[in-house]
Amino acid sequence: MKTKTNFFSLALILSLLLICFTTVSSVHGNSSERLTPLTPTDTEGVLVFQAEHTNSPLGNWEIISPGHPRFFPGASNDVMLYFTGNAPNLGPPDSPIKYTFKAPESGTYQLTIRSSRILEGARNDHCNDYFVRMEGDFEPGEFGSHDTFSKSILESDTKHYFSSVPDREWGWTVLGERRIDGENVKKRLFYNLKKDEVYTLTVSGRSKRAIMDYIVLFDTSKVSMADVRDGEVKLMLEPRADGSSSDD
Ligand SMILES: [Ca+2]
Repeated sequence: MKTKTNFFSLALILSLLLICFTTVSSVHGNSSERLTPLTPTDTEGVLVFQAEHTNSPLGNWEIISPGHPRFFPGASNDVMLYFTGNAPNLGPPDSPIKYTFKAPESGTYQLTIRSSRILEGARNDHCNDYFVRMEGDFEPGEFGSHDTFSKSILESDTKHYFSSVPDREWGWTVLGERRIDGENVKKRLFYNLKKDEVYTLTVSGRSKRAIMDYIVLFDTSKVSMADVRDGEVKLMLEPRADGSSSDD
């Protein structure tokens, strides 16, 4: 009887150990599998994620690609994410989608999102923003004469908007905006990231009919906002089956 009890105790301990090991390895062992795939570029110091490459439920985001009634050309891979929640002018953070990445080098990185919109009669300053937040071991960065928000603001949903591009044309987000002490404060979004640390960027919908093509984090010591905006950074996309390619 005693032997039988010992056998069951041993089996119980072994089972508990197995559960612990499985849990630990799933948290620490497979982190690379959870990283968002990067779109390669011809330029060092640039991280690019296609907006649709998220493992999060899309919620009120819709994929627009050829065949969709609202499709228009110009997105890389011909794929864009279109926000269908809230109103054209504003709304609360909705349908958060996540991008997880490892910083390739330590440095000050700036966030920008290649964006468009479908106005459908909305005002020119509508349909042009998201909310963003960053998680991980980072500090607020600065570059040249520009500083950024505090860490607690960068870690919480902050409006990030693009200028008034014409309907179905393409532009880039530059500034974040938060209300601080009764004033609307606008700053670029800089993050001091550490080599090989894993970070998660969350983008949530804010204004209806805003559109994301791809998301860029660039090392400000190697690349400028003008390089990104003026097309100096080229994406290296797979040629499509019809022989064409989309590199803009
Ligand atoms: Ca795209």
